[in-house]
Amino acid sequence: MQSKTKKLLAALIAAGIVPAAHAADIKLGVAEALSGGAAQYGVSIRNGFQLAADEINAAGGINGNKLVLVVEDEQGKKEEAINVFKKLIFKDNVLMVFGPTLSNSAQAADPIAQAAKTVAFGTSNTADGITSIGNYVFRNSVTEADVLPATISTVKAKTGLKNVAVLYGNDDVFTKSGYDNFKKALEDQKIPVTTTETFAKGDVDFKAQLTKIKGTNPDAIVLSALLAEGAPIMVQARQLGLNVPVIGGNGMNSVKIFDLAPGGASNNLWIGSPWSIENKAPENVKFIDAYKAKFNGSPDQFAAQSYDAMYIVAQALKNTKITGELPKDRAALRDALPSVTWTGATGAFKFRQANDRAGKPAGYDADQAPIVSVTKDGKYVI
Ligand code: PYR
Repeated sequence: MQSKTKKLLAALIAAGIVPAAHAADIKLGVAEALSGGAAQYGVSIRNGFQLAADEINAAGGINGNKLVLVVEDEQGKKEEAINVFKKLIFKDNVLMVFGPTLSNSAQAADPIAQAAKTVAFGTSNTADGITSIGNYVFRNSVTEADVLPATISTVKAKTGLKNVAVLYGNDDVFTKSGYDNFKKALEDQKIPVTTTETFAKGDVDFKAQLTKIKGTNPDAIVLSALLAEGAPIMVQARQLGLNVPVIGGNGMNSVKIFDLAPGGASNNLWIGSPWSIENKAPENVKFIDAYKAKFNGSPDQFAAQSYDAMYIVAQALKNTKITGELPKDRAALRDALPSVTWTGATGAFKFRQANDRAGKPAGYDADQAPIVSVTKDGKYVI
């Protein structure tokens, strides 16, 4: 179809003159944690996708075709992520899959998408190695490797810290990768570690590790945790009188920390992210206002990244000829994605090619710089 004709059709659909049913639907899978501890992230992520898809459809869809989201709860568990990926790819025949929420699940489920030559697009996976799975794996979440050195150097410059204690979850792909990257950044920046302590998923009492940490009198605690464990760690640290800065990774970067660690326990938490609610760029202001109007609450970084991801895919789809032949359309979308650039809620975005373990080109990471902020009285401030 000529592009003028396409535009006319899109306008006629948007105006309700041509029913959208006459155009083909574009089915996109959304596999996120909508229950369990990781739903702290997954629900925001689903909201971001829904908001962007509704906006895109209201503006005429993709060359007249409507985006239809097929949403599944992968519960933040890798076995469920595998099941949900299989359902979306082989039964629902979606064009691509967004998710899953955690790197721990992505490492298990993304190989299924790769083998089926279907794009898996993570918006919240920040561990090392996810995009080395293959050339169908994309993410717009900025990796721990890119964020943590900047977070550490900013806290060092602003607080003058001389040493840190380290606490991390040793049974999760993300928290383990966060630890590896924290360790490297601390070595590179010549910051001594007073002690290194660990915990496991599902732990609720962290007093033994925190008491040991307190005994080493650190200037800050470096914490690689998901919210389910990270929030009680902050509460118990403050109860023990450990009021030093806590330096977290992506897992601690959520406004939910203010509910889960109330009464000031969440103060002095430092994180890095390309997104900030304080950023007054017009794209971000538009996103924040639209999110508040639709969901009656403030967005977080997880919603911003899924919102932008949907627009990034929409840009690729606009340059893709959808034929109705699924393998061909899935491959065409993959080929169109790497060159997409987009300025959205998280600012200017482009992809950066990642390598596999043998050093050969594989999937695509986010090429974005983080902004470091600190929590103060229920807010992230820059
Ligand atoms: C991850 O699992 O990768 C997160 O950043 C939460």
